[in-house]
Amino acid sequence: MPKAKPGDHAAPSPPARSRGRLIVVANRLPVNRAGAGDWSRSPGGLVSALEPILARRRGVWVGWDGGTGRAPRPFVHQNLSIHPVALSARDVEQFYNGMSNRSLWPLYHDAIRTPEFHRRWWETYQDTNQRFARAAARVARRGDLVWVHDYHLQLVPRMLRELRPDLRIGFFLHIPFPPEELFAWLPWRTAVLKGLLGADVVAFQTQSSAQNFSRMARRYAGAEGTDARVETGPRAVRVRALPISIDFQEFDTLAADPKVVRAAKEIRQRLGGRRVLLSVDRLDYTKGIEHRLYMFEDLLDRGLIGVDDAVMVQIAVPSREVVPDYTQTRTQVEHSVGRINGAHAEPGRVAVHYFRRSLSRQDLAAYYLVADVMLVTPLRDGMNLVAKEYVATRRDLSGALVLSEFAGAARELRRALLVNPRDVDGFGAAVRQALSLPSEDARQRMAILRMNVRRHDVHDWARAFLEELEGS
Ligand code: ADQ
Repeated sequence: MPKAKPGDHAAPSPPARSRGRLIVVANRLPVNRAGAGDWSRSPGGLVSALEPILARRRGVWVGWDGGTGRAPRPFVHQNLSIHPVALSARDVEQFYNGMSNRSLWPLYHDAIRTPEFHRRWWETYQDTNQRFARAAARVARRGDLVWVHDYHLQLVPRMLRELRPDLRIGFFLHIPFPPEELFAWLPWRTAVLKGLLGADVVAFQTQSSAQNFSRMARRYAGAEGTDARVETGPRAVRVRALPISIDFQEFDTLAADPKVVRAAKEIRQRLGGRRVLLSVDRLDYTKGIEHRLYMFEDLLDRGLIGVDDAVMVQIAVPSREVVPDYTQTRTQVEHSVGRINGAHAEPGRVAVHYFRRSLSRQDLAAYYLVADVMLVTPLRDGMNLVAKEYVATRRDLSGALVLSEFAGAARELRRALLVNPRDVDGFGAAVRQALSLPSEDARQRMAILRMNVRRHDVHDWARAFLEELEGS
């Protein structure tokens, strides 16, 4: 691996459409420790999204291994070259739990919980971003493309450009980029914008996020230009809306797997043959789990739905459990489930099944097959892959998707039943509509939804991003 020192690579950018390697820089590595010296692929939005692309292109991944000791030496896992970055316990506390998940995450999600700002978190955020930038600068060869991901690493594009001006650098934000009313709260807003402006391409899930960014860059970072192209000094930065997607084929195929079909049949029997309302989320306050339970409770209380006809299944993966807002959300969710079942369950007829665990892809697909109605109702979400995964498994065109207007996915999946999750009446009415949708209407909707996801899958997303980057 050639060692790069700052200034070594000041040659002009390689020609467009070069086929260098793809270097992904993300907070987490796509692998978890599975025992002494052993690694396994980890679940989660970003990993599911990038796995197929990296399999097709020579891939390098720079990221944190999740521990707080010394970083393991670089290694190869299933053809992917892995370069771990070390974080100390203090970094985890201040960069990851603090600045990333208690400042930026709530701020960028409509301040659903109040963001906290602390100078020491910001200092550690800068140091840690610098470490990721240095790691990427060391790994990258001339002609490689560097693709930096997400809110944890917003300073990396500029830092990396300073170390390696020869590289093409792209950045993708997986979560929403907020409007001025919120973004302006950030004490370090100019530094964050300048960090992002170090990239050649900055892309977002939606047009409105892209527009918010361009406007903020002009307002607070001295950039000029339009919504799609901002200039800072001699450099131009492309600003794009490139909504992420899923591997449609993977879920479509899983749904036809006899083992998955058998598992689905068994789950349905165990649920007593009732209509199934399903939700699958990380246990996060942005996902609107409490609002959803409240809506369901309201339908039960008013006798508009009964436990003999319908059951709600909430599958929630534990997430960020050391952050107080998450512990509180978990407590509230568990309290609600207990209250609803306490009031409405009958012998052998639970109103809400709540599973706090991660499922295998097969089990997840089996649950999607069982769901007559899929409830994807975040209060704010960059995209939401679960909505797309559900659609991809509905080969027989049955089932209905109830989708929040506040998920990026709502911009594409327009034939879903769109709801405002804070409007209990409207939300409840949409759920009742979903349960009684005439089958021809349901089939037509699902056919269009499937076409949306099939035509615009994760390969298409990555291709579009890389084309922008190679052509920049
Ligand atoms: P997330 O907030 O993690 O991602 P999401 O898009 O829903 O949200 O992705 C979650 C992924 O985890 C899905 O692939 C889902 O199948 C999987 N998953 C969820 N619950 C599971 C469970 N119990 N067991 C196993 N797997 C489970 C962030 C942004 C999103 C954006 C993605 C990708 O917040 O808005 O869509 O990145 O850009």
